[in-house]
Amino acid sequence: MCRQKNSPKGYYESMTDPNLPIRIISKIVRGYGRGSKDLGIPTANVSREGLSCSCGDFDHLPTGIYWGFARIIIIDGSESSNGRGDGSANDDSYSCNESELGQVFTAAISIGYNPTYNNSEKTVEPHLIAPAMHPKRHASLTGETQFQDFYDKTIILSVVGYLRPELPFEGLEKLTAAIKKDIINSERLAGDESNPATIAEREWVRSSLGNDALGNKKLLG
Ligand code: RBF
Ligand code: MG
Repeated sequence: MCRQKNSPKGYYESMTDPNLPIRIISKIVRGYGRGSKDLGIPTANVSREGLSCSCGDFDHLPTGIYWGFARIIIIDGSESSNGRGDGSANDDSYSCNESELGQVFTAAISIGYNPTYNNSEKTVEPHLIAPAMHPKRHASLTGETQFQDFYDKTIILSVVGYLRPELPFEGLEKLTAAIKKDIINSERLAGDESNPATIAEREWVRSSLGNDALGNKKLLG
């Protein structure tokens, strides 16, 4: 079975981890540049440096594929602004209007070593899912939101539920197919309004201020 070979560090941590949800505040940084180019599934790369986490620190983040909620703050404390202060739309690859910038997205989240690529460093990468009817919604059901414009911005992320372990796939097609399934499962699970964690975590992501000075107390509160 392909899981056995190439087993990355921390592979088994996630399978028994009962410590969800995990709340994270950090910045978006440049990744390996594969998400958009190779896979057609862009991810926000969450900075290890300066990361605040309800689980303690970066090393305590359990590996695996998860679903949750995410929001990007363009300017701390005033995310309704477009960053230019003139109310005009951003005309780069993902043109956001003001309400989208502070919007809570459902996210399919990868935490770990991307065993298909054998990364030596653990990464945290949410794919923010554009909702149905969104202009960036991919026709194939893979929601899609671009991140090129969001480097250095603050990301508020709650890792709510576990989907599966990260796996070494033989070929990009299989990896992409698995991620598409994760995205569908994430949307299904995030849409379950009878789950108290869904309500609480979406609200935390919506309302969190994301100041750099935030400590774990605020992450938990
Ligand atoms: N990479 C893997 O090597 N194995 C996986 O099982 C895997 N699952 C993923 C699931 C989701 C929802 C996402 C967003 C990413 C996943 N990745 C996985 C990471 C993927 O390889 C990475 O995003 C790209 O290589 C860009 O860095
Ligand atoms: Mg990425």
